[in-house]
Amino acid sequence: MAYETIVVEVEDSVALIRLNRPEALNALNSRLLEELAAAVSAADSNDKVRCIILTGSDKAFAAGADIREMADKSFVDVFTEDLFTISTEAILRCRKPIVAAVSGYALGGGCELAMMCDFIIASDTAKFGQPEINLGTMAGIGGSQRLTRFVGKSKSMDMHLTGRFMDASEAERSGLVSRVVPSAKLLPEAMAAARKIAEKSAISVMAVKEAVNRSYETTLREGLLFERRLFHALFATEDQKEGMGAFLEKREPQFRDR
Ligand code: CO8
Repeated sequence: MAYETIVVEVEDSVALIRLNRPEALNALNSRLLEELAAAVSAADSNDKVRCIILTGSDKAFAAGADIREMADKSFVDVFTEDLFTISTEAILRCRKPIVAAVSGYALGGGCELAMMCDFIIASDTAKFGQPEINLGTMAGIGGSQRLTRFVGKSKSMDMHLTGRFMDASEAERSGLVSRVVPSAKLLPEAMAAARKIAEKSAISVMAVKEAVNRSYETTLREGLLFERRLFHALFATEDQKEGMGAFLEKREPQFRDR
């Protein structure tokens, strides 16, 4: 499929999806979100892809939902079209890991999109924020829920109520991002992480993703049971025998996703 607002490359089992609307700092319009949903679904069902990276430009991961496109919409418009729901659900449905590689602005819907990914690697120029309050609105695709779970109530309230930006080092201290690297190293670092994930058994990778995500949806007791059952279930795979066997034989495992 030919895309207009994103660029997709597949290399070494990794699909790199780059948001590409430089004229609007990668603001998320409906076209971009449809293309992103299609690209993520295609990568999820492509046997050659084992991990996905979502990135933007040096200046902006994404500066939010497209304000120009939204400005004249009415309540009835956004309610009936259920703005952004279908496109964002494709990302949440994806069973392969998605790493967000964030440089520059990740604001509003851009910050929310990064948080929908499985983890965030940030460049030292990254700026995160939920500035929708400045537009007389508020987060609409997960910011009030996900940011609060990641950085706690006080910082989340501060960000949403004042609209201030959080720089990369504060984001790392607060647990919003997993690592911060110099801007020039962002993609190499994300690629190295994705390639490492791609070497693992795809079954364990999917199980880990399900288990960690379940921790945000359920009680500790239910989450622990869910994890234990997945752990038990992995003993039915050839990859568990291969992984443990390889350790004991002091060699690298050859996983076959079985
Ligand atoms: N939408 C549309 N266009 C944008 C956006 C945006 N979010 N952000 C930047 N642009 C455009 C600018 O209009 C400008 O275009 P032009 O050159 O044609 O005027 C171009 O990108 C460059 O931007 P600036 O000149 O403003 O660049 P600066 O470096 O001076 O400033 C900023 C960069 C600080 C990022 C600034 O552009 C800014 O504040 N942008 C808006 C950030 C924002 O408010 N984001 C939140 C948007 S609302 C949202 O995301 C809601 C999500 C949930 C929706 C759920 C619905 C159900």
